[in-house]
Amino acid sequence: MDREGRPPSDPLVEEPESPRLSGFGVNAALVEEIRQRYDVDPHSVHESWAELFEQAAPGAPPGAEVAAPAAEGVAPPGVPTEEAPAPHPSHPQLADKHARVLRMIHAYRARGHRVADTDPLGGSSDYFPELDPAHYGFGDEDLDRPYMAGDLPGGPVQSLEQILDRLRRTYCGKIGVEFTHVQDPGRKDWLRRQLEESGNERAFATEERLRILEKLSAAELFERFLHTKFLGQKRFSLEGAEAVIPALDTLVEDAPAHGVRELVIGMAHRGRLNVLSNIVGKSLESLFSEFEDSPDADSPYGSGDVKYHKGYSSDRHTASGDRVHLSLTANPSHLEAVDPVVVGRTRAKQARAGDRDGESIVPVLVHGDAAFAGQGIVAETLNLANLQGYSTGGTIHIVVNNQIGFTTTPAEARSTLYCTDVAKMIQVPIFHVNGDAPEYVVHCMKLALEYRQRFHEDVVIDIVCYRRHGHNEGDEPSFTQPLLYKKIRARESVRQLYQQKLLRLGILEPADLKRIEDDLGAQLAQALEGIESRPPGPDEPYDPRGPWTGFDRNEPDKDIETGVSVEVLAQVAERIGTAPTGFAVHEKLKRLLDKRSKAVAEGGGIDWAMGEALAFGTLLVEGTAVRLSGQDSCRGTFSQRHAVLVDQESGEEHFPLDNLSPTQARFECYDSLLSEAAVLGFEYGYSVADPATLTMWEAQFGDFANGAQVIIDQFVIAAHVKWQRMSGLVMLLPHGFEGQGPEHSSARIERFLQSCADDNIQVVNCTTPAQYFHVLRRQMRRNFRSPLVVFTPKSLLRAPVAVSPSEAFTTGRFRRVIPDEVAEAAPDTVRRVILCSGKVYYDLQAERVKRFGEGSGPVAVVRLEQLYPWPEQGLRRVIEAFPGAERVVWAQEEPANMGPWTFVRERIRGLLLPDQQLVYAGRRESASPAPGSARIHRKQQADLVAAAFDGLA
Ligand SMILES: Cc1ncc(C[n+]2csc(CCOP(=O)(O)OP(=O)(O)O)c2C)c(N)n1
Ligand SMILES: [Mg+2]
Repeated sequence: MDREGRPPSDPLVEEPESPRLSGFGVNAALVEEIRQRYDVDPHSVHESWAELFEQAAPGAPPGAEVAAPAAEGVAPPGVPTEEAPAPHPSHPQLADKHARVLRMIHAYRARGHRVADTDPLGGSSDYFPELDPAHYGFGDEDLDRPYMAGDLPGGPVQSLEQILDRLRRTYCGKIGVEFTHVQDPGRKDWLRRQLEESGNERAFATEERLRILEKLSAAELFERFLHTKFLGQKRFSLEGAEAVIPALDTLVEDAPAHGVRELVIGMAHRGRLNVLSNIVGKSLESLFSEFEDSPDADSPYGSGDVKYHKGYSSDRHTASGDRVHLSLTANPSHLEAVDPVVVGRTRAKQARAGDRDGESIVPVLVHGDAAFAGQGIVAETLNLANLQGYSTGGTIHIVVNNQIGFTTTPAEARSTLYCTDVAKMIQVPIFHVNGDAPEYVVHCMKLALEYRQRFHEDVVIDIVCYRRHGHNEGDEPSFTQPLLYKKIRARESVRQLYQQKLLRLGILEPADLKRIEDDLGAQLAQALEGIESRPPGPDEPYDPRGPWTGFDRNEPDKDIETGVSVEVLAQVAERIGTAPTGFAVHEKLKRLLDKRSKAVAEGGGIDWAMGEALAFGTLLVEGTAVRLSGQDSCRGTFSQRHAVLVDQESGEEHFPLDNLSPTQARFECYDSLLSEAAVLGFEYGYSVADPATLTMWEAQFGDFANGAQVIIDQFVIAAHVKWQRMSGLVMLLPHGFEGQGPEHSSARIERFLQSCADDNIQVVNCTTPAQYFHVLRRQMRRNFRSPLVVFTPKSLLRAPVAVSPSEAFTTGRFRRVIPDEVAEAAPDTVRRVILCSGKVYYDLQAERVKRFGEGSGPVAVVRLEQLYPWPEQGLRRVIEAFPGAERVVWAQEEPANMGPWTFVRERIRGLLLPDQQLVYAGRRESASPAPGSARIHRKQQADLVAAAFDGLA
């Protein structure tokens, strides 16, 4: 008991030692209580309180209130105006005053960035109402009065001046931080302490400063050298944003101390060559020879890409002697499209390295301000950040915010205040930093890395800078931004400004500057001389490395046996159909599981989903990992897959394919976010980094795949010839005309086929579960990798005709062409060969049975299961098998301007026998893939089938 008779734990007694008022609400009752004690005996309370009450009205009797300062304009609530009678001095008014200080502290934390000096071009604002003490009723006379400072470092009670000084230094200097949108209290508090305890500054040692200068000099001189030696050539100069180089250098140098051993970088055009040279370590000789444009025109290694899109990887040795692996991902012009690819690639690397939390392999994305704000795939990629199937433990984002996008100003480019506002959706800290203050930029990078490693989340650094020249080197910026460019031309470079600072600090002598410049100049000149004196040599040989060692791109025609032994098939089937003991399987799924476990033993009736599960399962037990992601892929859009079972009592999940055997490889199946572009980009990136995992993306319906068109065109289709990057990605695209309307019918086969060349992709449309099984296994069992596009069925998933017997899985291989064996038994009777691909086969087959019974009649119906690489040999053989056929019909259910027709037409013509005619049977040309009416669909379908048999009895 203390002298007032209260137990010592009573906060009213303890509090005066530490009068901390947390959060934003002041405990008025507490103040009142202490005040009353002070009124009775000023020595009975802690001296900080006594001081406070004393200063509230110096010389006034205890209990008198501060006369509130007159604010300009309207007085804030609670502040007496001249006209209004002064309120009776009362304690709640004192509490209110302290509350206003706390509100102001919060305002600086949340809005200090609005007046931070982040814009080197002087565009930063220096006034924001909520940051003005007068807004809270404070005037100069309050500056040396003590106030409760809440959790602000520096003590519970500080003078208003002290409080403002720390807030302004922390939040309104060269860095504007946005972090109060982070709702997790631990993260937010960590950030707050880091920022406020240091005043968001860092003391740099002399060596660190010299290194920053060295990197700035390397960045600037690199651009200047290219400018004079390769005049007018596009390089997308980094000038104006040179601070990016010391920032990335810091990331690499500090990485090992944070447990990071690999950085996977993605970036666009701006400064890419600079980063390749000064960060990733691509040799100056290689870069310069690309400017000379001397590659071999007949190179067997593809048609290549412009120099500022190419990737590169290297090991860098840091000053501390550690090794960090760096890779810059090849990148198309399509801004931000590389983002999900980098993230997926990182995830695969982490999985291969067993880096479960993303501790040691970190993705880094460098963005442009206009692109970051404008491209939707940025939001999609951010949305991947915290999802179980896609998270990498956080991406470090750097925005090269040169405050322009080509000729478009920020006011024209976005509706948001900052170009980074989209990142707030995942509640991560955003640092806006003045690009002319390289030490602050480096400081932000250090904080960002620490945050990422501590909390495993994304973090954003927005380097506010400018673009010294036009968009590219042939561009005149003054056409559209004359005033801005007048200002920019008058500006000294980041390096010049920093040099001056170091000279002022006495760290450098003018002679040092000359030496740095001479050394760098000599290196650049020497590299150029080296390539000029050497004749252009052959391209570097194609040399797949790391996990790609031993893989080849040169055998698309090689077929291999992909059947599995009956024992393995039976074992896998049995496990696929088994749930753990006591697991409450949904009533309707029990039958399915039972069917699955008995399917092989009973010898037949293996449907599509089971065929797929057998492909996955057999690969898994053979040691090949399997990863599938897409919208609702675990159950399957058509309720067919059931890769996940959910306990009906507990909600627990069970993945039978991940429980086949203790030695099996990893099975992962994820329901994705509702995005096509980012998810396909992610899986593509995953496939590039891991040839040993069967990596699949599934579209909900193939119709939606065009939401990912950039990823398809720029990566899946073209990456190999542009960048020699192999990928074994599988795209599963439900396709088929079944009366479901224009957006649930077509995966746009024609678009894939139009893009086929150089054996870039494989395009298949299987008609049986066994074929699907074999093509998936073939994808992993050859040492050849190219993306595989599979048009997958919908109605066939449950069609009794579209099942395979178990022996079709234990022997054989994928058949590119399925000949008509019945017709080949009596070839002389055949007067017509109908060629088709996919589901329409079953309609044609039904029509033939209707017309001619069980035999073939005068018709052979041949299936092209693989459309690309074009199965010329197999097709030639089946056409030659029927010398009496007058017509070869191509039958398809897609409109004539879609589906395979335009692709196959000339190819089939080239195989026809003399006097044979090629005829089309299908829907007429149409702007929309399919009719909205199911009735019209049925009529069209019947007509096209009839057209295929036209003229036959
Ligand atoms: C998706 C896409 N649309 C348009 C372009 C054409 N383009 C190239 S750079 C550029 C401006 C980019 O501005 P920003 O992102 O701010 O980068 P900066 O060039 O300023 O560094 C545009 C519109 C492109 N490359 N990609
Ligand atoms: Mg820009």
